Amino acid sequence: MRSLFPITSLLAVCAAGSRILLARESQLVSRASSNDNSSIPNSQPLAGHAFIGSPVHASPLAPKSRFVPDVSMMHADSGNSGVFDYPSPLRNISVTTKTVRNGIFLYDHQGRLTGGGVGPNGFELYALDPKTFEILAKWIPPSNQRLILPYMEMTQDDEVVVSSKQGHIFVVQRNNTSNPPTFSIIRDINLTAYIPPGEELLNSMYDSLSNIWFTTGGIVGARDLPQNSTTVGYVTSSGNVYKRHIANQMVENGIAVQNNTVFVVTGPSVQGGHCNATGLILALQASRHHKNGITTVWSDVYDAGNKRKPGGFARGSGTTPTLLGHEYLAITDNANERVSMLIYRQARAENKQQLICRVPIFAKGASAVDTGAIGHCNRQGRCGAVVVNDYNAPPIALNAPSDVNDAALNNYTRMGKGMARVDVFRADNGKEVCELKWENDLRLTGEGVLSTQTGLLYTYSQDAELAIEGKYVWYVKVVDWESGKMVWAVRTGTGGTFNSMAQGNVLTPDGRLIQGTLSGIIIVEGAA
Ligand SMILES: *[C@@H]1O[C@H](CO)[C@@H](O)[C@H](O)[C@H]1NC(C)=O
Ligand SMILES: *[C@@H]1O[C@H](CO)[C@@H](O)[C@H](O)[C@H]1NC(C)=O
Ligand SMILES: *[C@@H]1O[C@H](CO)[C@@H](O)[C@H](O)[C@H]1NC(C)=O
Ligand SMILES: *[C@@H]1O[C@H](CO)[C@@H](O)[C@H](O)[C@H]1NC(C)=O
Ligand SMILES: *[C@@H]1O[C@H](CO)[C@@H](O)[C@H](O)[C@H]1NC(C)=O
Ligand SMILES: *[C@@H]1O[C@H](CO)[C@@H](O)[C@H](O)[C@H]1NC(C)=O
Ligand SMILES: *[C@@H]1O[C@H](CO)[C@@H](O)[C@H](O)[C@H]1NC(C)=O
Ligand SMILES: *[C@@H]1O[C@H](CO)[C@@H](O)[C@H](O)[C@H]1NC(C)=O
Ligand SMILES: CC(=O)N[C@H]1CO[C@H](CO)[C@@H](O)[C@@H]1O
Repeated sequence: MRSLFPITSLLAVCAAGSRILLARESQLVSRASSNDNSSIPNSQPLAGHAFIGSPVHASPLAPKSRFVPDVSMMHADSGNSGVFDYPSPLRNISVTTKTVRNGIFLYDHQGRLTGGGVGPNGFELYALDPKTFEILAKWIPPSNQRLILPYMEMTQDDEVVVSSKQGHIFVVQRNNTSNPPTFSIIRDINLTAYIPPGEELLNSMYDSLSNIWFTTGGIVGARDLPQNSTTVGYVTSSGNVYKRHIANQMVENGIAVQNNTVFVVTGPSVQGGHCNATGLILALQASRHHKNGITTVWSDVYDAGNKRKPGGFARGSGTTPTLLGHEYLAITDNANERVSMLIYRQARAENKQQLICRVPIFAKGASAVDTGAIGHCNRQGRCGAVVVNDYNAPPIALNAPSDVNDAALNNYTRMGKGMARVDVFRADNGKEVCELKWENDLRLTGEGVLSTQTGLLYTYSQDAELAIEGKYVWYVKVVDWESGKMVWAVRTGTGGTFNSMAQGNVLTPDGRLIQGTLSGIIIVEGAA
């Protein structure tokens, strides 16, 4: 495969593949120069069917699990569930587009929208009109600070917590009493003294005790520094910092928080020659009784295989941990032949294994996962975790590509297939068991989002037959949560301008779907 950008020294012995670029999770699409009302142009002649399948009725699910602290994040909440209790488009579907600058959409419970995107001088925060996505106010960080927008969080008090690669955590208050709203910085936490050379800050999230947890790390497949070690710790509300150093591992994903427990997954560091190696999953709590202020509630190792998968972003697990209700947690491993869904107990397991099950998914030799699972539990406590296969995915453009319709970027037909749901539940004998609930053969560019009001998963895809001919026709594809079957698909546009570049999507409180693309956002609306 032709790589579009210099790979240089980032790929060490263990690393495979040449998929470079902007973090898969970054959602920082928008390369448009300003937020205006123009729509995304088709960069190829229109082709394909406008609509496939037929509209369906809603099959409502149990409401989503609530996690503490109750925050809005890219993966929906602090459990990274990817689930919304909002309605979602069912029938009478219409598609509109906008060339907005914003790439992150965090709605609070009042329906206020805060986001982040690319300004003239780098990443910045926005207060946005929740309907039109117009920028109402912005916050620009100090000039030498590059914000890590994908993992920012917004509390229900409208505090935005966002870290920078240069080692600061900014807590920015959105003032919603003024019109237009305003932003003011309430904390600038300088962690540089605590971060060793060769590491960069990645995550920052509140726990329920008002500590802000942080980890260093990066997305090696997105040109972040490969780290030989990781620092995990927290800052108390009075500014004390506690931390722990983990050798030969690096954080390559987001983290999850439930109450006072923080879940972190690490992968083997790329440098240092750890080719056939294990990664770690850790459950940590703040504790004043330990020397470094951190208690390991439990930890376990997983099979990280011996290299990064072709097209992959992470050396180890590509999944941000997903909390399945208040009992279970899902990640995937990076085993060589075939990756597995791993389901753990959230609470420390006494006299039992922490790991409940390991369920292989997707085809042998063509199996990889690079985004966290969607997690949802029904009223009987049966929980499902859904992931998509992105083995051998094309690279993602870091900058505007010179040829937007380049086959190397747009032809997804060689990517591995499949979306899989693994369930964990208590059998009649009271024992916890897992099963592969379903696995379909759809080729999807993201795991999507789930609406509990309709029971539908919204994902993104292209027409395979036309892609072979070099015509890139893109669809929002809708999958039934219970059966794994596609119910309908609506065409969004043609050509590379409609390539999602592996970005995710969100549901808005009023039931619209927003999907990021190379050139802006797609808005799918329908009657409920
Ligand atoms: C965009 O359209 C909205 C209404 O849909 C309007 O209120 C707004 O002024 C327009 N913005 C620009 C920049 O034209
Ligand atoms: C379907 O959508 C169109 C516009 O997109 C609207 O005029 C019409 O009222 C809608 N019909 C229903 C049944 O919602
Ligand atoms: C919010 O804005 C209003 C109106 O400008 C102002 O009166 C108020 O003091 C601000 N609140 C905070 C917490 O900054
Ligand atoms: C952050 O802390 C480091 C180390 O203590 C110091 O050198 C640096 O000047 C600080 N940066 C800012 C912006 O205060
Ligand atoms: C990481 O380890 C490798 C191999 O030991 C070494 O060459 C490299 O300099 C280290 N990188 C950092 C940033 O310390
Ligand atoms: C949350 O953590 C506190 C300790 O900080 C504990 O007392 C409480 O029981 C926990 N709640 C839940 C639901 O786990
Ligand atoms: C990796 O380690 C496993 C378990 O120790 C072993 O079975 C396997 O052969 C090793 N693979 C390679 C490529 O060294
Ligand atoms: C797209 O990729 C397939 C292999 O998956 C290949 O057969 C086809 O020729 C490619 N099409 C273009 C236009 O590159
Ligand atoms: C500054 C301000 O007014 N913040 C408020 C914004 O709205 C949230 C939720 O209603 C309040 O908790 C904040 O105090």
